[in-house]
Amino acid sequence: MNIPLSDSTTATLIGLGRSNLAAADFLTRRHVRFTVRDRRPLSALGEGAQALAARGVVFFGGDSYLDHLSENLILLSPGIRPDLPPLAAAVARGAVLTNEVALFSAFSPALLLGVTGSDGKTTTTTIAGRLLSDAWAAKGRQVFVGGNIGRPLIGMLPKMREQDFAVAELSSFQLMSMDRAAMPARAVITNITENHLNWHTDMAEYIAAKHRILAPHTHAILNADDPILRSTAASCRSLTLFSAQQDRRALCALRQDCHTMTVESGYICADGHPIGPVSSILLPGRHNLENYLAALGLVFPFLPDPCEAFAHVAASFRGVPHRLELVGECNGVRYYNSSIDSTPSRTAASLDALGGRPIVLCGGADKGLSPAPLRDALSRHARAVILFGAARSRLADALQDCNLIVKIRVTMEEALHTAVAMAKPGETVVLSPACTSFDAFRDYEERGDRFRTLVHALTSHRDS
Ligand code: UMA
Repeated sequence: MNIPLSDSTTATLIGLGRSNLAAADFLTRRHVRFTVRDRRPLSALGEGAQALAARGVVFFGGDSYLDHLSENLILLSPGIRPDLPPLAAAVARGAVLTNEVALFSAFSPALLLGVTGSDGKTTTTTIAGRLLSDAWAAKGRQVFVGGNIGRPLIGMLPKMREQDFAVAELSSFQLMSMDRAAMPARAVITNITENHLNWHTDMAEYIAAKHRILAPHTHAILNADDPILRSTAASCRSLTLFSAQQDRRALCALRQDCHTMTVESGYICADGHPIGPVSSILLPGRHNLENYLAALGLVFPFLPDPCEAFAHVAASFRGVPHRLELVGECNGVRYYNSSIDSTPSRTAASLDALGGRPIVLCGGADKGLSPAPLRDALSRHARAVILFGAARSRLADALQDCNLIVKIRVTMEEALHTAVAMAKPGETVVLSPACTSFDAFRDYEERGDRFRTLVHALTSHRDS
């Protein structure tokens, strides 16, 4: 898609969050006129919005914010569906509907590498960025990591040069508003499990949104252990398959001409050649091994010495905040913050990785997902679960007759205090909510930060 940016362009930014605030800076630098629309009133938006208003940018807020869409370029926030009737009507009139990531892709001189999937996106993106930085930082090629991870890449454009790399985490929401030309040169899909079914019309739309990342020019890196992605493999023009369970022969039987990233005799292997031992990876669990395989598949052609880069990253990377992050130890009890776990399948993967039988804090706002994987995971892996937040009663119903202690509290704070009272030395307490945070927090980061602060308070209370 040709994104029009000229003197005659009139743009509108729909939803003024992190993505579109960064897009506003970009448009300002390019002297493109734009308006801003948000369902919240200007007074409810932050400093960035006030600064735009003070500069004279026209703002449409409240219920009628999508009325009179006459602009010819629409930049949509990730959380807003592109098929809302006023947007569809504007497109029918000839407006270009896209988003900040596609705009970045159109104007970026750097090589774009993308990561999507239901679980493991942020860790995979971070590992890929670290592998590239390990190989290139000292040699002057910069690596920029952003996207859904929370840092809009368009804000980094002024520093980017042709020899640099941009590694983008891309959500299904973002992919829905991006055209094929904007898709990365290489892209990983980590896995596809039920997610965001309160936003997507159904699972088929969610799966299709994830697959949008695979444009005809994109080299695909797919998880061969995922049943949906196994069937995608046949239609990819150029492909790397990765697997934590199957060997190279099994993957080549799926697609003879694919590259492979597998585990053979305890070693990660690229096309059968050893890169390094799985045992050197600090992060726990098979899902983190999959994240390494995915990240290596993504950046492999750009690593002059893959063994060295892997050795450095595997031995130093302790994980991303809010993903099984060890936040404190008090009276012999370890406390982990895994606030990113906003779905039952994510909680299941974290409990699998953590091992033992921890006390688990679950709850928040319901996403409309089946609680069955949560019930299974908690039955297998937890000694007790403390439920909190808006979804507590629904979760309690789902956990009836499970062989574990279930307690119900209103807030996360109360749930933590109950866990502290129950935990014995040597045990683990983990916040792995299986729900979104939106009933009580701005996002999962605020929820995890709050949990970390509460745990630190426990620790300092004991120390004083
Ligand atoms: N808004 C409307 N109309 C609507 C919905 C929202 O006007 O129908 C307005 C809101 O009032 C708000 C604005 O849109 O003022 C945008 O807020 P936002 O939080 O949706 O968007 P950003 O701040 O730009 O954040 C987005 C991603 N948010 C979502 O996809 C919901 C961030 O991912 C991402 O990090 C950021 O862009 C930078 O690229 C967050 C996320 O939860 C972390 N992602 C989901 C996930 O990972 O599961 C997909």
